[in-house]
Amino acid sequence: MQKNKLTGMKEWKELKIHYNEIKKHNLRELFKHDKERSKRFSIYIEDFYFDYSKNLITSKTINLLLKLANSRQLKLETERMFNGEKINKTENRPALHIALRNMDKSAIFIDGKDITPEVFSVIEKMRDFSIKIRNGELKGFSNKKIKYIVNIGIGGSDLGPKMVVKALKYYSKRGIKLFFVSNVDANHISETLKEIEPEKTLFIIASKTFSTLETMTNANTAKNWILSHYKSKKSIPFHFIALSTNTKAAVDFGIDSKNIFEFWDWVAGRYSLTSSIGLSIMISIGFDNFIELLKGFHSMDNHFRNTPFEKNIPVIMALLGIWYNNFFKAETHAIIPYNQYLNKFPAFLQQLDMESNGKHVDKEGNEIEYQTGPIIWGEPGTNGQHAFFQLIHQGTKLIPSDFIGFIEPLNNLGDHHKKLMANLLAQTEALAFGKTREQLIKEGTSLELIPFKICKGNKPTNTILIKKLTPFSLGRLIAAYEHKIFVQGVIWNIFSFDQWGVELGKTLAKKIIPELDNSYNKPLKHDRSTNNLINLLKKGFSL
Ligand code: G6Q
Repeated sequence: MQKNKLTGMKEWKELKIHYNEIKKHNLRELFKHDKERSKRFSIYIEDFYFDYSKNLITSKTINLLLKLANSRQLKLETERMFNGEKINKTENRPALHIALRNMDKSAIFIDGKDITPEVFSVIEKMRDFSIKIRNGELKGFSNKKIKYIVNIGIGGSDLGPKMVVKALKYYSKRGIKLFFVSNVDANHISETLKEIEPEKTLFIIASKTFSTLETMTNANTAKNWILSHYKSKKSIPFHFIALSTNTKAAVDFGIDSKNIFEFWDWVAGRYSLTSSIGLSIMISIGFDNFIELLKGFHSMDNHFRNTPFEKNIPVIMALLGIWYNNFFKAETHAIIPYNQYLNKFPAFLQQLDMESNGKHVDKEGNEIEYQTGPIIWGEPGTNGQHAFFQLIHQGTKLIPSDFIGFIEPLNNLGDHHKKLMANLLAQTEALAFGKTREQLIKEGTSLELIPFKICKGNKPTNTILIKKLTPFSLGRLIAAYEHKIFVQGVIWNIFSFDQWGVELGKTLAKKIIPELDNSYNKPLKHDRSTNNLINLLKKGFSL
């Protein structure tokens, strides 16, 4: 569909004018003059509270942003996604991750075929398999119980399951140890192999295509490790299973076709943790908890699909992101979970967001003249406070941030939780309201130190406060970010579900790999720098 050029739209121009008005305000005064602000700018859905009042906005800002969303036909575009239309046009596919957690089991059609029964039959298969591992029924080639699970995958076949397994460790079955190997750097798999025993290990080869260089290299190394232990090819099906859309390649590898857990090309890798790619999660937390995770996703899917935009968490998150990205020209967005279990959450979102919205042409293939996806980064609080927070408080860059916290602790130990949450609140308060010259004088700060100690405040934050970290609440949180990214893609008029830059990366190294062999003696045809570096790698510093 031909979209109006974003920057030429009336709604966009109004926002630009409004930005010049907002610049004159600060949060101290906005809060002072509006007692209802925190109520007005917050959304509450059972056990999930989204407070966006500490943003550089007024009601007018939100109204203008909502007008923009409407003019970009967000409702229609959302329905197109949920209805399985081929919105991932450059790959000619739907983007139907919502079908993976379609818990009311309604029919969803692709080319006239209802995909829901298939989705649930894979979940059932995962259930049977994970139960067998968890109760020790599944044995290796020498009849020993499986104790170590190694997920070999990268990108979308690694970051999602790894993040969730870590996030939900509290709910995990102890006694089964899970490892994630992704990097083609031998250090990764070597160190993992030192921790495990071949006869008690199951390798999960997680790869949608079953052809990714890193994953296949690691899978073959693992296979050789098993073979060198047993000296029999018959051992392979006992110690390897696959999560893949490429059944043939998995069978050729030596995996029993019964142990291939299917998923589909209509799931982009980074949105695949609720597919069979999440098998390691199910093994770790069990079937019932996995279903809770899916229910959490589903509840946010419903919220997103059915709630008016002004009360819609992903929509408001997305619009605020656009406000800073495109009008304040903020380049990055920080994600700060105040929960150590969520320490991989920022890295997961980094891929989800940056791979989806890191695009420079619109849906018609035209170069775009506005900024698209932000740089996502972050670390858990309170660690980040002792590291990069200085720049957020007093640096020259505007960094909108999401603070994520939980009301109830999982490990209720002494006053840890109170201190953790006090820090979250203190930081968002300080970022918003800063420390003024007057306050410093009152505190008796010496005059020469005052300029250095002033914190201007006016740094925007969202606070997401959730009752407790559970499989359900985690699912809901992840889905909120998935849909935030979708909304932004719609407004920027870009394709959020392809990743041609990643595909390019997958082929680049292939040309150089043979050139690094000592036997390669054809002339090198790269630039001089690359040629020289290749020679250094081959011959060391003796050149
Ligand atoms: C995700 C990307 C990418 C992909 C990996 C692994 O959306 O497409 O991160 O997940 O490159 O691909 P395979 O699963 O095919 O090995």
